[in-house]
Amino acid sequence: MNQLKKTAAAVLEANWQQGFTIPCQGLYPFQWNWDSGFIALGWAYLNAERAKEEIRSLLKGQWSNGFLPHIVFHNPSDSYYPGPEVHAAELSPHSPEVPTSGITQPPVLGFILEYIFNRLDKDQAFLDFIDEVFDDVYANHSYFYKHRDPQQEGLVYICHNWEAGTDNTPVWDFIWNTFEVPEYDLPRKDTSLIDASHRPTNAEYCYYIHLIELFKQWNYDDAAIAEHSPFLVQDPLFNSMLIASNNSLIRLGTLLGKTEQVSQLNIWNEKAKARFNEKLFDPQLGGYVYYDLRGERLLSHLSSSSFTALFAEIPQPEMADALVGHLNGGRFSGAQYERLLCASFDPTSVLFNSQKYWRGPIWINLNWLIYEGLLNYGETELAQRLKTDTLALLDKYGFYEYFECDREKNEALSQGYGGNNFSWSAALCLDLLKSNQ
Ligand code: 9WN
Repeated sequence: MNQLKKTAAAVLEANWQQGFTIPCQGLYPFQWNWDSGFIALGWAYLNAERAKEEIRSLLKGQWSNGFLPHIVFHNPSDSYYPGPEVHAAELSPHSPEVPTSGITQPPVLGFILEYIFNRLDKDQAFLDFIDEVFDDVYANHSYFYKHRDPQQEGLVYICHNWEAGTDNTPVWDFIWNTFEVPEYDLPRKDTSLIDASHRPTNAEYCYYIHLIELFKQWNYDDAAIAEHSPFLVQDPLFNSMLIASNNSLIRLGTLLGKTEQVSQLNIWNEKAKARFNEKLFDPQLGGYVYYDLRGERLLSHLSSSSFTALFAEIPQPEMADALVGHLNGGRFSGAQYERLLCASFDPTSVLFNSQKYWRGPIWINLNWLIYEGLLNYGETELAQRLKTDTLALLDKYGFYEYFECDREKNEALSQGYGGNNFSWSAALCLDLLKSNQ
């Protein structure tokens, strides 16, 4: 076991909390939805039972309508804001016994189950586990297509920036411009734990909290949210994750003889892929962008989310070529490869900020998704470059939450950005390392 692997394992071990893994001590002291998916994949290399427990624990937070919240508050902690009392999910008649949030996150569970199954050489015991949880994961997909696609077009919306996972991407600035919010008293904890200049501003947090306050007024009722929420966006990352999970559930369901679900998943998926290409691809930019359902307009900006369609095998060849061009000597790498892959937002935009959270820095989960996506399209050389960049960052700085993409600036730095000993950075490092061993 090399040193990087050992350190990655130690990070997961330290963040394990009897049944689930926190993303980061202090900063994120609960169980997060998409984090847990990536973390479970990491556990598959160390202890497959923990991978199962991680997923079972997340599903304890599932609502009776299939909704899967972005945080499950299994344990009390006062190091995070907003906690369970702010989210007040009990206002919904569907919420479970354990306290949860009332917003969701990118649905990664479907493809994570398949990745773990493949990484475990198609282990029968893990297939039995997939059989155990398949219907719950399917119910989550069913929830999305039933409640998050008002025009029944195959694309689902998110109603909160935290649902995107890419919390403060500059794309949301264009939504915040469309409405006003009160100045909330914000007992934030994050800005006293890490450098505040690397986190979203208080002005942005007022929008985040205001949306939650609105959803509470509507008791988290999906129909009310679809009708009134000022934030209603079709996000390329979120929809790519759902489609990739559909792909996986179709293959796994076929193995398990789930004929009815498989045929429904195929119906959703064909429609979704066609609409995704038709609606979210901006030919001028040569990439996938965002659609603001409330404002009925495209938000034409490239971000690392734009490339995740490759992971879900959505792009047709010419679209894939355009995406690859941005990473291979184009605006994300720079002509001389002066940028490490992959910035979370278009580095040539005036809105880019190389240190601020989702406005520019590199995130390991997005790199992993893009790496796997490039492999799907036979782009092995570029995939290798991305992997080398990613492992070099982890090796030099450790398992930070996000990283500087500018090669020159990196020379002078001695650490990454955000939280340290961050679980998905460690978990996905283990997966990236597998082919090096
Ligand atoms: C809000 C846990 C989560 C990640 C998100 C990341 C950050 C939370 C926050 O941390 O968001 O969900 O408080 O900033 O943006 O992607 O899941 O690691």
